[in-house]
Amino acid sequence: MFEHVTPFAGDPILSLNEDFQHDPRPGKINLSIGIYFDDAGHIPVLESVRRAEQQVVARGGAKPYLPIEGAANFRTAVQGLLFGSPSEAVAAGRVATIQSVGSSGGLKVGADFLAHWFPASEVWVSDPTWDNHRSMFEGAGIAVHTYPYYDPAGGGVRFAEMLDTLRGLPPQSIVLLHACCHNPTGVDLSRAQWDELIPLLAERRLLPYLDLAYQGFGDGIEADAHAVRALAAARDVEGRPLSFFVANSFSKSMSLYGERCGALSVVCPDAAQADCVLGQLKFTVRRNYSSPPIHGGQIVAAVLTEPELRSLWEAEVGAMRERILAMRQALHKVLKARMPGRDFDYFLKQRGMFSYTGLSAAQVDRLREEHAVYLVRSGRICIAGLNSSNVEATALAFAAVLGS
Ligand code: KET
Repeated sequence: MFEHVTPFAGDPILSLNEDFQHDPRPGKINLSIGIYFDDAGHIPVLESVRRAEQQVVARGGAKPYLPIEGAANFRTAVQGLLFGSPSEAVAAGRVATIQSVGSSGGLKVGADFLAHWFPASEVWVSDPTWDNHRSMFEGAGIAVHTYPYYDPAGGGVRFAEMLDTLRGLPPQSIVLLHACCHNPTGVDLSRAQWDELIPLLAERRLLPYLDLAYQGFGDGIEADAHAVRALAAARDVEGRPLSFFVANSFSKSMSLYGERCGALSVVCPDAAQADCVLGQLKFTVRRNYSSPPIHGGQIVAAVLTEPELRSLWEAEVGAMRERILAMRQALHKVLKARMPGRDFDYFLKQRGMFSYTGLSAAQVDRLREEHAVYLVRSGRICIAGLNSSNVEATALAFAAVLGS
């Protein structure tokens, strides 16, 4: 029956993470997957999340199906987090938000919606981007192209070329943008660049699709929502609000990876359109997994809405962000001392969990084989996998591979 089924080549990120788990070498270092580890090398349980979960468990109660679109308290809390409060877009009822199974679930529901309602539209993703973006849109039957983004020579954004490409796209083309903490490069657009990009998106009638998976890991919870809020405030050439998508995740910001907590919000010109869009998102969900799970979403809702838990969480996110910055500095310091002729300042300039090292696939293989240091073959490292016990060993391994 299944003779024609070919083997799965494995996912470049998740398979590597599994290989790491099976590696028997002591002192192995995992910088592959985008997971925040604490200074002891553990995935933390945030205190805000632990308390929220206790409350959820103490409340007990039955486990009915949630509505297709998810829990109302979760959806409202997410809108506040993304759009700020007060928000004109939210108050006008023109934001359709569903609770999703991780932000991956939201991204895919949005892609399925677009494939159906915008059958002529194709998507442009940054070069490079998170590998799964391409897979998810292709899986939805949408052709995927790239726009210039990362500049390996200067370590910045090829912004003029990016704008040139976007300027040439047909109206209603989908443009996937990382709202902050670009994966895999760690190189973000500046506010001035967003301010230049957004009018172009409006003028060319493009459909922005934001991926916000690392809110709070860049410059702060509010600051990292800048792109969402700037797009929500923008108007098209006729003075009407822009339409755009935003998929957001709580995997990293609440350390809730396996609970699969995320949301998809579609910002519409008015409430009537938002009602129809919400209805069609529900139809898409119903045909896929029917409705989202309860538990994780209720933890998120409690953390976001209860003032004490909220401020505790904000402090915890701040501490995670600071630790990542400290690891960037520590790595930079050792590498600079070992190889003074080489420029490692990119570690300090890049934001969020990831850095693009420029290491070749062959160098990455050597790091894994000779030094038990795991990173994705693109040369991306997860800075949040570094800690005070392994950062020096990592830097020395890098220097060994770079120097020979
Ligand atoms: N968007 C981006 C940009 C992203 O990096 C991830 C996860 C996700 C969405 C998915 O998050 P979710 O848990 O579905 O809400 N990235 C890391 C893990 C993975 O590949 O799944 C990573 O890049 O390592």
